[in-house]
Amino acid sequence: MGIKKVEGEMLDHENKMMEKFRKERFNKGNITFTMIKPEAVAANNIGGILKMIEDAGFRISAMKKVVLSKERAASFYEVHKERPFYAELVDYMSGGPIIAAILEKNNAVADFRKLIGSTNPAEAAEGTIRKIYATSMGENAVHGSDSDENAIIESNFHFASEERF
Ligand code: RTP
Ligand code: MG
Repeated sequence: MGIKKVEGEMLDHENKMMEKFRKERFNKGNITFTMIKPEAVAANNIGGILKMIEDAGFRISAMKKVVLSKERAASFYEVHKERPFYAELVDYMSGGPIIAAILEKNNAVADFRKLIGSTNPAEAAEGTIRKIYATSMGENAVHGSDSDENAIIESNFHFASEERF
């Protein structure tokens, strides 16, 4: 058997193992996608927010610090393109580095929305991330996916499969 063939078989085996690992880990309902927004990154609140996320039982499966181009921010928030705050939102989200992350936990989407609190920090419950770190309705420290389907779409928008473990 030639070395190329053995290498090919090893690679196939490795790919199959990784595929199985991902399927088990990223079942529907197990993941959500988050961003720590520019103002919270600029205010040195990355560590505090990640600590709240980990303490609440979420496992960080992927994470990076990145500046979104205007085009990518516009595309990410395209569902809001008819809303009056869209242009402001796109400018804000592309205006400085963010932390993007995929979080894993049972019931991830709903549990994470509970942990972050209401969109408007004035209405956010005590002890939620937005109550503690958000400064306004627009600059509200974190993003959280609103459905399992969007969690998958948003995770794939930001991360290649080899960046997720
Ligand atoms: P997110 O998507 O960021 O997790 O926030 P959300 O679901 O709680 O709120 P959503 O309605 O999806 O709005 C997306 C983001 O747009 C900004 N926003 N500004 N000025 C305003 O009235 C207003 N409303 C929404 C916020 O940054 C919000 O998180
Ligand atoms: Mg939303």
